[in-house]
Parts: sequence; structure tokens; C-alpha cells
Amino acid sequence: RGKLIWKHSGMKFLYKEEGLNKTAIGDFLGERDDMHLQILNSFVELHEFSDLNLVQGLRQFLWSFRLPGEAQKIDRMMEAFATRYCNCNPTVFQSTDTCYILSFAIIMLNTSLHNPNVKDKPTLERFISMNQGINNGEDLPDELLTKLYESIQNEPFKIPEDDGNDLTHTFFNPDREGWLLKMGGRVKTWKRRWFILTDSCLYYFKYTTDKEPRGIIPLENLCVREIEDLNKQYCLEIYNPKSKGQKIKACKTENDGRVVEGKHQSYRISASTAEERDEWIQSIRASTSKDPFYDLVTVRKKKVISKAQND
Ligand code: 4IP
Repeated sequence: RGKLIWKHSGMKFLYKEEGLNKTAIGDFLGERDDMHLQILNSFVELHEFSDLNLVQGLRQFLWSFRLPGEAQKIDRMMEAFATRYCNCNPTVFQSTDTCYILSFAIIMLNTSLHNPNVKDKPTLERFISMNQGINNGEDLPDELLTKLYESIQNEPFKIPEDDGNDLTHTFFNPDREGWLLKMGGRVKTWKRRWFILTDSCLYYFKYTTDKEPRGIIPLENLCVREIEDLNKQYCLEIYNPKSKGQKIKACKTENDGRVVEGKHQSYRISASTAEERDEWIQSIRASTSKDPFYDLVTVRKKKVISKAQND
């Protein structure tokens, strides 16, 4: 009993004490063993979410500590949050998974709307359509999603000790565009092409104003490295580390306009300065390393949508 009382006052201390390092609290609460899980649950139970909408609940929760950077820790904390929110508001969602998925969608929306580096701002309509089917196969009411969207639009989350290493930055995908020289696949001619990197895909165009790309290289499962070339300076290479000697899955446009499969075993690309090459390598790397947070949410989405289909 004494232990329990100690635990409870210890919890209140984490919850109430001003000036405690919120990064340390986040790391501590995210640990996996039973003791830490119990502490996490007790900590989350000190939050009162009754009659708060999900954004209001998240505002309170995300201000009480700083979310750690590790995906599994975030998963445990968001799970505890969703469970508590649903206990406080039992009629809003059909399952805690729904609440969990929507919480992530809101955190990502916050990033997209308020991070100046994100150019493509999602509209309310897109936010609604992105969340179709997440209520165990059914749609959440438009009024609810509209309210949550507007709340984020009007006021971003306040996040403690923002040192650039939190979720709002993790969800930001770097984009890059510029002129580069590319070597052909079978015929090794160098062509100057306008490259655009977006959504883990590399597109190249003959002219910056072209609507259709000449080629598209999906970067999933590919790697990038610096490489020496006898004829060109500042080269990088995009290659598949697992299937050497095989063609990379990509597509290109022939001179007669037909779209065909790419013929490259690797893509050799030359930049005009070492700095530019390094920036491209960095951006390509960032977009090929899959974001672990998307995986967390994807798994749940599949679960709640297929649950409904099997019912
Ligand atoms: C072409 O050489 C161009 O370099 C193409 O680049 C390239 O296609 C061809 O490679 C290569 O044969 P010529 O124009 O001198 O014939 P682009 O399409 O940018 O014009 P890639 O696949 O690099 O786009 P292969 O693999 O089709 O031979």
C-alpha cells in the first residue's frame, strides 16, 4: 500500500511539477518494461479528457511532456492516450484504434499546415477523404473532422522544448529540384535533365516546363552513394543493394513517346558542384529511408478497415 501511495504522488509530481525536463519525462514514460508501462498508464490517467474534442485532448497531452523520437515509444504513448481518451469519451469512436489513427492524422495535419517548408497544404476535403473508413470501416461524421481541422488551422500545437527532433519534423518530407546530368541506361550518353524529388520518387524532365516527365524512378528499396566517374565530376549513383545486376524498376519515355520500362541497372548522375551532389544524396537518402511512423499507422488502418469487411 505504501508503495502505491508513493507511486501516486510520484505520478502527480511528473504531471504537475513545473520546470521538470519534458524530454526526460517523455523518454522515461516511453520505456517498455511493466513498471514503466504502469507508470505511463497512471500518468495518462491524470489527464481529464471528458467532453474535450480530440484536438483539445491532444493539446493537453502533447504539452505535458515531449514525445520521444523513437517510433516504438511513440506507439506506446499514443496507445495509452487513445485508451484514456476513449474511456473519458466512450461514444465518440468505435475503437481505440480509430482514435489512435485520427490522432496521428491530426499531428501530421498540424505539421503540413504550419511547417513553412511544406508547400502542399492539405484542404479540409483532403483531410476528410484521407480519413475515410477509419471508424471500423465507417466514416467519422464530417462535422467532427471539420471541427478538428479548423481547430488545428487556427492554432498549431504548442510543443514543449521544440529542438527540431519531434514528430512535427519527422513527418516533413524534404523535396528538391534542379538540373543534373544523367547517364543513359544501355547507351551511355549524358543528358541534362530537370530532376524533381517528391514522395520518394525521382522524376526527370527535358525542360522545367514539361508536364510529363521523361522518366520516373520510384526510390523504394534503392540506395544512393557518391561515385567516381572518369568523365564527369561530382557523381552519385542510385542502385538496388539487394539485386545487383538486375534492372531497377522504373519507367522512361522513348523518343517516339512510348512509355516503357527503364533499362538501368543503376542511375549515374552528375551534379555541378560537390555541395550540390551532397545535398542531393542527403535528400534522396531522407526520402528512401521509410518513416517508421507511417508504418505504425498503416498497420492499424489495415486492421480497422479489414475488421469491418470481415464482420
Ligand atoms: C539515350 O541516349 C538517352 O541518354 C536517354 O535519356 C536514356 O534513357 C537512354 O538509355 C539513352 O539510350 P541517346 O539519346 O543518345 O540515344 P533520356 O530518356 O533522359 O533522354 P533513360 O532511361 O536514361 O531515360 P536507355 O537505357 O534507353 O538506352
